[in-house]
Amino acid sequence: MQEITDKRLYKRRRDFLKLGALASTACVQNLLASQPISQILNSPIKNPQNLDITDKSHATTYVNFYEFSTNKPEAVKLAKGFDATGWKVEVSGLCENPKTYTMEDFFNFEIEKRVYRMRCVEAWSMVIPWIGFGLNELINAAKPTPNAKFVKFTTLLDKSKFPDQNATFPVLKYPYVEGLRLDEAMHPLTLLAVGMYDELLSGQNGAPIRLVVPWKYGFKSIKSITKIEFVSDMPRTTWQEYNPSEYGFYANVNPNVSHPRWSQSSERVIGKLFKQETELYNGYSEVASLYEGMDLKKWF
Ligand SMILES: Nc1nc2c(c(=O)[nH]1)N[C@H]1C(S)=C(S)[C@@H](COP(=O)(O)O)O[C@H]1N2
Ligand SMILES: [Mo]
Repeated sequence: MQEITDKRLYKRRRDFLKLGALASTACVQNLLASQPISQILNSPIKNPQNLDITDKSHATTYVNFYEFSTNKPEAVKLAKGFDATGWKVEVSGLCENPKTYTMEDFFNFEIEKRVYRMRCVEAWSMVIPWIGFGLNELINAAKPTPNAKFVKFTTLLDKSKFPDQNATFPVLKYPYVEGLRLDEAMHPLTLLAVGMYDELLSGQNGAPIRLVVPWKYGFKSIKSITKIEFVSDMPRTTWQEYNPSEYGFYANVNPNVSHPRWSQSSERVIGKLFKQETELYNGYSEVASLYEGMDLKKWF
């Protein structure tokens, strides 16, 4: 980790020297912050598992974002022009280094493209190339204290931006809250995404920053995050609140544990004609050790 940081600092210093005395310091700093992210957006997608990537047109239109609407096309329409300028994310709670991050701060992390399968609890799936950085990088910077056992995530609460938050009878209890056990949050697969395909996140996909946990049902991948807190107790999540018998805290993809109203054994692949079998942990078997000895039917 330290080595990576040093290398990056070195590279940035070198870029800085190359730019020389041409520009004012402030201007150069802007360039340094913005240059890497645009390079990453345009970099080719690495797809070592050779997954069948979903068309961008599907991934940006077949969305779930209840703060806008439960209706997918409607949510896309209402998310148009979503303004995330000046966005801040408070990282706080049981940690040594609480800090309020700007998006520019996040762009200094090691950002890369990662292709992940994504499985919604509604029994459909996609394959999405995300652009983001490991949540573990942020957690290491925050230095959680020994009594921090869970990470709690909160979506922005702003009735002027999210129509359903302003409704007389909102569908969900807002702000949307999600949580992970600290070891799940530290797992190298867990991503904080700032973009997908070749663009920064659109409003409907969770601009400007969202979580992606590919071995869990999609609802764990909370969008438009404004707060990340280290806590000692398991946070109560929005979907548990909504219906605790249907939506658990863990929500690991599991073909053997049915949703009370439908089977989870197979999934509709968006953009494809045929269904496919659902895999335990959405095929990410490397996370199995996180749940050793746990009854996955009980801790659904
Ligand atoms: N704040 C917030 N985050 C959310 C949701 C939501 O309604 N509000 N929907 C979840 C669900 S159910 C899924 S499947 C994924 C969908 O992500 P996508 O629309 O970018 O594919 O976002 C999740 N994150
Ligand atoms: Mo979902």
